[in-house]
Amino acid sequence: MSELSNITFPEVCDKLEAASSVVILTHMRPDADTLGSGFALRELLRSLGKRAEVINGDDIPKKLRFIFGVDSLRPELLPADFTPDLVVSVDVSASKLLGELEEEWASRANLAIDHHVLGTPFAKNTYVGDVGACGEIILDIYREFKARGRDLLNRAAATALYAAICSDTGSFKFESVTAETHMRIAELHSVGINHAEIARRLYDSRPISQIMATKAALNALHFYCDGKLAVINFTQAMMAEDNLTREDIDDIISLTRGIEGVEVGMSIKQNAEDLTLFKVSMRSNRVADVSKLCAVFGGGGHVRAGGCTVNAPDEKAAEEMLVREIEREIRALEQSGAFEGADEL
Ligand SMILES: [Mn+2]
Repeated sequence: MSELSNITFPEVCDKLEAASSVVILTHMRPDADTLGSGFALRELLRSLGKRAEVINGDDIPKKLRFIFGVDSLRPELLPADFTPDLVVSVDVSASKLLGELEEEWASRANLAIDHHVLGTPFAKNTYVGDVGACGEIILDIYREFKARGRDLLNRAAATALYAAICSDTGSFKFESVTAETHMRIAELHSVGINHAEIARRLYDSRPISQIMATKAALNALHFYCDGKLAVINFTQAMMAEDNLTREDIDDIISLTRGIEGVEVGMSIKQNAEDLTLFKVSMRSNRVADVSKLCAVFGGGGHVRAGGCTVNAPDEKAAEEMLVREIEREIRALEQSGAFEGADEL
């Protein structure tokens, strides 16, 4: 295996400038950040006269189809004569997150552009920016090319980047948002984006099946740790009852965190093929580091948002195992006085 190393931001831009034909890898179960970053980077490279294509192993979720205007970016759609001299991933923190792309493309990745501090490097060169969304790094690449004399930001790319940044910052609610985030957003506005319509596409037209999923999730919601931990345990039986798809339950974790008094929100989702496999998402509000909690189970993420996958005989056992760990952490935080003053402005 060859050496993997970190590179600097100017080196990232140099590599992009030197390439002539680029494949951009995006993560499985794509979100607005990976797709928006991928689209905007593709546009930048094409504006520089290069060939560039984005691929993804899964279908594109309906509400995100506006970013590319297509429902699939599967690798078999790549032009037959396309041979990249640079393979770059965006928003992919570990090779397994490439999903169906992993086998063929992970080992070919020359460059990973990411913002997940606790990732597992897989590309030859990795750049991890300390920002809330990968889309912010892509905008910084536009800025760098502007400084090099090429002003390339167009409305379509800015629209994609707005979707990326808006979504990965929780609509600018997360602690990762800085003055710089808003400066970048101001720059996106300068090419005339329709931010209200982007937000509507992202948030205000939920399919009925998603509402049914929310209903089922709220029925399953329960609390631990005197209300500091909220859990939704979503089984395949619940999925079957309302004919729900995985896409319908993608965002149920957000139901847990926005409850008064809750510090950690967790969703547990049973795998469709292997009923002893559970996909776990965690969110925290002010104090708990959920990336640390997820790391206990082989996962990772950010301080306020993390995930992992656990094995257990059934959903009850999975929940018990996870809750035990989180409870221990919450009690330790309580004892250390970490909650005192945490809600001050
Ligand atoms: Mn991201």
